[in-house]
Amino acid sequence: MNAMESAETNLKINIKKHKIKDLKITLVGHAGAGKSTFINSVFSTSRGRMVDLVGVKSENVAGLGTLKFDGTKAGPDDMFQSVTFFDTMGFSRSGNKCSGISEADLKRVCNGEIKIRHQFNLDTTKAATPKYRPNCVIFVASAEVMLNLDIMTDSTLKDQLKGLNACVPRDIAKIAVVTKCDNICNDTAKDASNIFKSRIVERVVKRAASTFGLQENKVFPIVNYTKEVETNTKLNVPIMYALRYALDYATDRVEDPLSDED
Ligand SMILES: Nc1nc2c(ncn2[C@@H]2O[C@H](COP(=O)(O)OP(=O)(O)O)[C@@H](O)[C@H]2O)c(=O)[nH]1
Ligand SMILES: [Mg+2]
Repeated sequence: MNAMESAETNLKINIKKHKIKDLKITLVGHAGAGKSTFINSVFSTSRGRMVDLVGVKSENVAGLGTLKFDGTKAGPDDMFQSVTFFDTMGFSRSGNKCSGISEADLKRVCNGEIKIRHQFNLDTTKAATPKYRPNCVIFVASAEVMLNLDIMTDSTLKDQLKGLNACVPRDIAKIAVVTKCDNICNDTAKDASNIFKSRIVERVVKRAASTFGLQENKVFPIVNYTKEVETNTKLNVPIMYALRYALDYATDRVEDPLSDED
């Protein structure tokens, strides 16, 4: 067994430990970050075959992506059994008008004050119970956006990304996933195991950590399943690292809800 294969085996063991508690994981980030694709990637990795559970926006077709708040729950085929992933609308803008998720809805999502099938930016009623309050929020950004953050003429996106941390209550775990690392590093595009050796990926991880206000070990670079027809160890391992730590940190917060209190 090579190093990637043994990492995959160990990750699987750790992920499979999360069977008992119901965990909720909510994804937030800019439009086109790969949030919906990441949910499909996680379930593909888990089931060992391509799955298409969440609608993904085509890069070339105009559209807003996710319009309603909804969750995808793990089933008997999954290596994690009681986890639900919640997808959200991304933030975006056209001209100087913000067209993606509003700040109010973003806060609602992170606080769990949201009803299932809530229509983003249209429904204004809060949920009566915190049934969909996440145990972990994943900040999702694409590697290209992270790489170009400092040369962007428009600072709104940067401000929105920097603002995410403050949207999440202190007792909820946070990690970040940087997608599309194949688009910034040719070696990673050719062989996804190079993701852990790439200098440019390392730079992007550092930038994501400072943008999101997270420790570097809470930022996970990945390549989503978009071109493959079968799952493979090299794409699985980075995805499983992100998943494993999301589940671990989410569980820690469930077990010790006061850990972050002063
Ligand atoms: N090359 C590449 N494309 C990706 C990756 N992740 C997502 N995409 C593409 O990016 C586009 C937007 O993805 P989507 O999941 O709809 O983004 P969302 O708006 O955050 O939900 C889709 O065309 C995906 O196929 C990745 O890791 N690598
Ligand atoms: Mg989406």
